[in-house]
Amino acid sequence: MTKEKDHVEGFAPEVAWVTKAGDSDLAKPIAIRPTSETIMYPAFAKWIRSHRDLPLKLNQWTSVVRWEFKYPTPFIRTREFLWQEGHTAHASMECAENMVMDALNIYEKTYNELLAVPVVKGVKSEKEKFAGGYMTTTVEAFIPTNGRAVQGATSHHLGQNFSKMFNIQFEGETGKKEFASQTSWGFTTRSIGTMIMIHGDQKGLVLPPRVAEKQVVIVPVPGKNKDKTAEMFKKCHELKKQLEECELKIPGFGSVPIRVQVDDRDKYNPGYKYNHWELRGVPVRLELGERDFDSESVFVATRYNNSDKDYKKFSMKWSELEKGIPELLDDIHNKMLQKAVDKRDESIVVVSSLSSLFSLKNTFSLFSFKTNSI
Ligand code: 86X
Repeated sequence: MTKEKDHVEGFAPEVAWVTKAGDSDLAKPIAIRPTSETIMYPAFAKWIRSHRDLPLKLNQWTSVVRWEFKYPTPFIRTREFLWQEGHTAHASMECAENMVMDALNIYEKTYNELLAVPVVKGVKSEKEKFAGGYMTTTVEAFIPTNGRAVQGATSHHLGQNFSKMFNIQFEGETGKKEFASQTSWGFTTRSIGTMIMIHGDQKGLVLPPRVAEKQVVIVPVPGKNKDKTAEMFKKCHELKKQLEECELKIPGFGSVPIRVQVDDRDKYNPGYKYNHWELRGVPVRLELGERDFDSESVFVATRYNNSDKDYKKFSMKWSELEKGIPELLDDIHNKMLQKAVDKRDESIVVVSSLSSLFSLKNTFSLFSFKTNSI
């Protein structure tokens, strides 16, 4: 029990309590969940009887509150955040270790394949690990604008520390009672902040295509001929239908239909609309003007590189869209990830002596090395 007390006491300043309902004091203050160990592990102790009950794997999505002392930043460090927390119990330390790495690899894949964010997998130092556990692993991302690393997610090997505290025991194959080996792991809405900081530019949000709410926006560019313009608006909706039949494959995550919007608002001109969707990070814009209409094509504008000096829009035939757009979205994903990898790698300085360490111009670099990569 002392261990549990230590664990809670260390975090105690961060626990938020509800003491009032309206004007009246509560008979008993209520703690707002900062993490779920103390709720879940007593249940684990009841549910687990034999080795046949193991592994027990539980995952939940919930909001938690931590009254942080560091200055809050939207998405990156907020006092309330949404996360998934996974908690598992196993028959052996080795089984738990495999789970720790499986969870860490899922986090890496989520950052790489969905958010186009490169991460470094690593083991936290004794000082940085979750004190209640045995080993903490992490995926760390690099933020180019400040040169610092940010923790992307963690996966803990808890050893038998918590099972001894909460008496989570099972009868082994020989009938002997043993303490379970446990893991816990979490991934939060900070991932969204990290993605925004890594890909965003001077014009605003740049969304990686696989997670963009709208992946393609179609903007009609009205001409002088009213009848033709009406035809063009109609065509935009047909192209949307055509694209929605297409599947986007996401390695390791199956495939999803392409998400398309036609901006047929008549109150705004095309330039306004381009700006509107650029600010919101939509990966691909298709423009349909009179000339495009006549040549049965659209003009294609990509978001991720449209601040580049050599940026060019290009044309694509309607008949090529079904093949061309999924390919383009894939290509954008790969280029965004590669761009982030390059920026990170060119910011890494390898030092082999203290004097070269202290002569570094960018002292923030020091923070990037808190993780031992694995
Ligand atoms: C450590 C451990 C862990 C499950 C994760 O990192 C992933 C999902 N939990 C979290 N931690 C605390 O245990 C904690 C406890 C209290 Cl009471 C608190 F106020 C803040 C905390 N912060 C982190």
